[in-house]
Amino acid sequence: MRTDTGHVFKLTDYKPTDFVVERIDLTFELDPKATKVVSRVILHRREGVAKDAPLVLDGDELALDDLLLDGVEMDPALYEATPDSLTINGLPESTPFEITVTTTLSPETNTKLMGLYRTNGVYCTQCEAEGFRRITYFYDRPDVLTVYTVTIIADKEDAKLLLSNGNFLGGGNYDEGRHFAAWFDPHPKPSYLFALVGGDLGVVEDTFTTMNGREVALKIYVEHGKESRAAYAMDALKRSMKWDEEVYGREYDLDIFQIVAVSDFNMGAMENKGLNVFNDKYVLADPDTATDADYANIEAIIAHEYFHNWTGNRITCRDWFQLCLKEGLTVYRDHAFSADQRSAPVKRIAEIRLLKAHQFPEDAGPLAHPVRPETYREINNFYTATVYEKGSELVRMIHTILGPDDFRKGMDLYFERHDGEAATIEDFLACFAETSGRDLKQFALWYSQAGTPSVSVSTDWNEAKNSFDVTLEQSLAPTPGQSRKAVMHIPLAYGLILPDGSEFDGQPTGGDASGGVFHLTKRKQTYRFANVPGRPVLSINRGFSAPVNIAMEQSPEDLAHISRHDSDGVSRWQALNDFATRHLVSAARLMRDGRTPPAATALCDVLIEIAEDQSLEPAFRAQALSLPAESDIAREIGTNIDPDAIHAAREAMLAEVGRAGREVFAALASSAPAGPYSADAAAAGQRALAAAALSYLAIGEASPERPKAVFDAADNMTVQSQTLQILAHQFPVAAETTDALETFKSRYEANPLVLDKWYSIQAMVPGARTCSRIEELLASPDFDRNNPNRMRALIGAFSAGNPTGFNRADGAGYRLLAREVIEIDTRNPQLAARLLTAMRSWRSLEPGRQDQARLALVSIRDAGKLSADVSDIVDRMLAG
Ligand code: B3K
Ligand code: ZN
Repeated sequence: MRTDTGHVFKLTDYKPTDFVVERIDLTFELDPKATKVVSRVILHRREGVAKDAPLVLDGDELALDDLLLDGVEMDPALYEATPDSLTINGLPESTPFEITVTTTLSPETNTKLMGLYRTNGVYCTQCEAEGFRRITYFYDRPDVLTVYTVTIIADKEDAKLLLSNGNFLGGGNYDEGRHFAAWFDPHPKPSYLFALVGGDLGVVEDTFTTMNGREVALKIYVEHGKESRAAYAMDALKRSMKWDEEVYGREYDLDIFQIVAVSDFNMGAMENKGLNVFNDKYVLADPDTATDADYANIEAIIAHEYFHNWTGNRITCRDWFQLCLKEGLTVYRDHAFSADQRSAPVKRIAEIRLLKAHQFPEDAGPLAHPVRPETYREINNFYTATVYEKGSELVRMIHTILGPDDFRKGMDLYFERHDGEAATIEDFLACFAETSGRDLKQFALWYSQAGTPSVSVSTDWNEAKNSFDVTLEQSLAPTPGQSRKAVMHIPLAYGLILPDGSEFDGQPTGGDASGGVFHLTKRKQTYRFANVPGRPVLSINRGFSAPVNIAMEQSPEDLAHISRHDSDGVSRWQALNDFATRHLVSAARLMRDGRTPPAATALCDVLIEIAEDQSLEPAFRAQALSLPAESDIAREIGTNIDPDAIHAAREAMLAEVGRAGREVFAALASSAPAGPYSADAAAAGQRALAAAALSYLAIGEASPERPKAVFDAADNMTVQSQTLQILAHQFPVAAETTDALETFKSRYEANPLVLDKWYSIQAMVPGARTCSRIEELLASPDFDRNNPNRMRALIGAFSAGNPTGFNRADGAGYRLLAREVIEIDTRNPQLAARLLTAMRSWRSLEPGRQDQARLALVSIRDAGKLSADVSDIVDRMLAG
């Protein structure tokens, strides 16, 4: 394992390479234990570089077999090879030269799942961020773009299919029992986009005709027998290709686009040029095995990886500090795609929920970092909610500030100017500044300042003068390494809702505001609205136009007014969510002190009114009924968190809503769509509403009969898993629950992706007992510890998705995670580090739990030989 060197990489240290790569030619002879890799690279010394400067290439756990210069064996005195670098001296001063580097790899024992590895008999690669250096010595950095030719030789039976990036050149018999295939990718690319796949897989084929009439072959490879489960992914791919042409004018640029689904993968998917590799969880779907959420994820991730072809591949990042340049922008694009394919407000609500659940806590804790970090020890730890999700919000704000036309012009210029290049955030922003004539310097602070800004809002209604003042004041708390922050440009969309529910459309004075957006650019600003006919209610940060926390005193009546009347669906949900959050926060505080919270009658009334409002789409009503999660309440409380009190407060409120809306829920619980399952968003919304209603009903009932009956009658995975969850979480010890769990397990024994759901549902059963259930499940002989999906399904769901179970007061949950992280780290550091981030908010817990959490973290830190991935996370979590 590459143990921690403690080296810190800095954005300010950026320097181009000494040598320029002209092209690379790779030959692989695949073998499970000894794959031979021959890399022939043509380079020349960059102008101005000292004539004796050596060529220094990256490696990681490599051993050099052989090195040639222009076809001739090199004198060993001229080079030095270590596992992580190859330094070559004595190279030509100005003429191009060719080096031939030979290495041997063992894909079968590569448990890190970085570089070339084998999963279920399939050879595959993962090179982002620094996996290519585990294949051969090379300039493994994103600003080195070159053209790749790849030849793969392998056993005909073992690897019938031989794939790489770009277009197929040819193939055929090689020697006794072996065949070969050659691929050429004409588009210069960095090494992190290299991919190779070899194996025996089934294929689903289709074609797409581009806007200029070129026909592209589309292929999705899956394990034999699973072909029918790739149909939805194929459909999503074609819709993505069309959408990128229509919305951004971006056409696909190779003869073929291929996707390979594999079962052991550290992340969701990877956008390798022309050859995406996917976690099979985000490809395979049919009604019997995938939920509505799975379908939505598949659509979003297929689109995301496809969109990277332009935002990431054609234009890549100069260095890894610029990761958000491709990730934030591509998330923004996949969000817009899903919003167009589904319901835009419902999609936006889901995005806001996700951002607040994952990114806000990251920004508020020891792992906080800017969207464009300025230092890192291990780049894999920066594929975060901040880089991705907040990064996307920044692009969304650019869109809000510029408006759709100037935004599109800026994107067009970006594509035109930087195509084929490795760019920076400065390059990106310059395109928008140029096309819109706006100065984006202050806005750029969003990329460098970590932390979630807070905007406090106060309003003043002058009845006599019919004027309404809105005062906004921004602040940003210190974050690791950043004690002082500058004032930012915060675009806050707003509306004034009049007493009759209509909207006031007058313009304010006192500061920059246009098109219903306050542009807060000073620390404090007051806007005045004149001639307002009656006391308005302010709806602020509509659609979550800026990723900030709003601090505003708003009465329950005003929040109810917005949630009933706002013309913007997202704002209606936001008001309702604020309303519920306030109640839950104060109820949890009271319960922590042993007191009983008051009833939430007004809140129940609005919730139930919305639940039965037929004019609203079912998916929206389901979102409205889904109360803030325990983690949302904890985040709002901020310090001295008692997860048990929060759980109790939330349960009490669920029961109250359930009682108040009993009849409405009884009707809705049976409103799921009839007939065969359809994955479309409307049907999914109906199922979500029915499930929410069923869950409210079940909470007030002593018997699990109702959810059990729905479980037994279910003909699709969505309803099966929803009802299994209701049973397991609300009736954990009932015989019906045991029966349903057993039925489910035996029905899906042969399907790991479905079994993952079975593990997750149990991992998230609230309460102290779950910890020992996790131990039992871990110990069962059929538990596959080497599969990342399985570990995330059990350990990840428990530690990140079960506040009362994981945060057991005696610290058993933390100890379990610490032990697992140390063990997983010996095989798969990336996975271990990712799982450990579940503890990032440990400092906001009450003192007893904090002590337990600290002990667990210290036990990891002191465990000895840790990977760079885990030591970076644990050190940052313990710092300060
Ligand atoms: N770019 C990849 C993520 C790679 C993660 C490396 N640790 C998938 C994506 O964001 O599209
Ligand atoms: Zn991405």
